[in-house]
Amino acid sequence: MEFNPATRCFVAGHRGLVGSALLRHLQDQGYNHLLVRTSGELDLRNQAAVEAFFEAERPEVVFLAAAKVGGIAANNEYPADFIYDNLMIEANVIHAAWRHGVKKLLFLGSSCIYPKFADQPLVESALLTGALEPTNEPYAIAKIAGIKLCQSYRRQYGCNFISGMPTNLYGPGDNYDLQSSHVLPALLRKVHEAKVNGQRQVVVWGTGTPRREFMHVDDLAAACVHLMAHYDGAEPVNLGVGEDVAIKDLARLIQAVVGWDGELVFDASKPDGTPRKLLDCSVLHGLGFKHHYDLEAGLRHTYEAYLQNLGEVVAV
Ligand code: GFB
Repeated sequence: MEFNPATRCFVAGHRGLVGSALLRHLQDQGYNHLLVRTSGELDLRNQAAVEAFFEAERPEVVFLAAAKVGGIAANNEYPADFIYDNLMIEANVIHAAWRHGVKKLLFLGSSCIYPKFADQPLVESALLTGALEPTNEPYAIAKIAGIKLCQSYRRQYGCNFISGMPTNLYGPGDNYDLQSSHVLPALLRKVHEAKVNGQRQVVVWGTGTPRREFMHVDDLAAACVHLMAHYDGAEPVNLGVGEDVAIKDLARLIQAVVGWDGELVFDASKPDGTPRKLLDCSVLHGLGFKHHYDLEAGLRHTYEAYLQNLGEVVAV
């Protein structure tokens, strides 16, 4: 489905890492009828509020980027929040999208929906073929339910609701809180602060041996708009870059980008989580999409945005 710049397009979660990148990308592409609401204005966990919003605003296209997200520690500590919030958000938005005749909806999941020990790289058909990673199973179950919601509304009502499964993401607008964030922003902040404060050590959680794939959020946003324009299938589509890096090597790359040559100390009391979750992106590439940023270029871009943001805070 080609949608034109005048299409009424709801970007749910527009202030998050993914939603803010989607908003930037859609605005750059000239989309001028973008609908957004902060979580204070519209709590997507509240079914009546979501119904009222769809009734009043009648979006034609929905990017469902709103979610309760976090790194391995946050998922481990707040399982009820992660499963409840994500189930309520997706059920309310997908149901209202059907009731109000939304032409197309893109639901965003995560690469953690795949079994902990599935063959790598992960293909979409690996879904539900084995046990999940315990540290984020509640979140993964919620995201799998989101995929099943889209497939069920497609089967029963003919809705053109599609699903994208992003790999680990990073970029401008990320969460840098050291308890709730993901590894890349956490290490970027730790290494930056070590440099600024003259510290000689930075603690890296776990053994440093797990491998992770990282996609810059501006590439993810472009991939989402590409899917919305070119994909109408029922199966989820992996959204990644097709290569991964060991956490210890990510830390060393961040040291090089930031310019800090201290010692990395590995805290094995922290969980490693999934040993690896590299996505097979053949379907995405077959649709004609290719990412732009390699990891080093993406890290430099992200660190610049981080420093500018710090500068803004200092300026205030
Ligand atoms: O990014 P992360 O928190 O989440 O952790 P996951 C990735 C790896 O980095 C783990 C290690 O092995 C962590 O132990 N790590 C090292 C660190 N130092 C740090 C640090 O300072 N902070 C953090 N956070 N990690 C998430 C899922 O899993 O992936 C979410 O829990 C979501 O639900 C997300 O799916 C994409 O990649 O392990």
